[in-house]
Amino acid sequence: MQKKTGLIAALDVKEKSQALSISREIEFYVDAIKVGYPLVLESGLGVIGMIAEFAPVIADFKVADIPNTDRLICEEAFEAGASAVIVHGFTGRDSLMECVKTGSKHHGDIYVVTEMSHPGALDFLQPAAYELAQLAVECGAKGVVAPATRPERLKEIRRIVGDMTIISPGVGAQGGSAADTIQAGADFVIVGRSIYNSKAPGKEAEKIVREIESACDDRT
Ligand code: OMP
Repeated sequence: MQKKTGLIAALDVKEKSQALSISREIEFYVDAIKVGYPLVLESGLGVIGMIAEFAPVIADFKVADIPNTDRLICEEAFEAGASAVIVHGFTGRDSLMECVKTGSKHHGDIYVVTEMSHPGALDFLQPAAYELAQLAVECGAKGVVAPATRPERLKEIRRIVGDMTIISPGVGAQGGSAADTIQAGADFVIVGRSIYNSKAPGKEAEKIVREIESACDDRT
């Protein structure tokens, strides 16, 4: 994924027509569009290829199974036209390695979830987050998913992963700010509801891109 705006839109709408019309409105402001279960379960896997006409698609399937099943899921996503797949790392090294291998076979990227952005992440994931980040580095993943809702944790994850790509959800509806997230070390912010629930998704995306740009200027 090439960095132009630093914005990834999460398209958690269910209807294909709505997904496509929002994609059309935001295509100039996003570096990728993240698609997950809500849209794919309702509209079918083919929607990935349709959205890929507007921007590279990240398939957020949070893959978390044994290596063979992980491979089958990642293959489906890449063959449908996804450029990247989000997977969990807590299933362990062999599962994650299989995802990374499948990614490289399809010239696609794998992003590994570290600490999630919601409050429940503190129950089980937070204590393992830094080890998950380290595992992502060791397995050769493209990058990690780290929380915009906890910039201090994000800074620490950046320290662990070095120059690996960090994509960061939790901006807007979950309370995180795009500027703080970029300043803490994220490469891309992921924004869902603030964009797709807006009356003017294009304008909202543009506004977030401006915030990212000024945070990038402050960082340099
Ligand atoms: P909004 O909260 O509506 O901006 O959406 C955030 C998007 O990022 C949703 O698609 C979530 O599923 C996703 N997400 C998180 O919110 N938190 C995480 O820790 C990880 C993800 C993700 O993997 O994308």
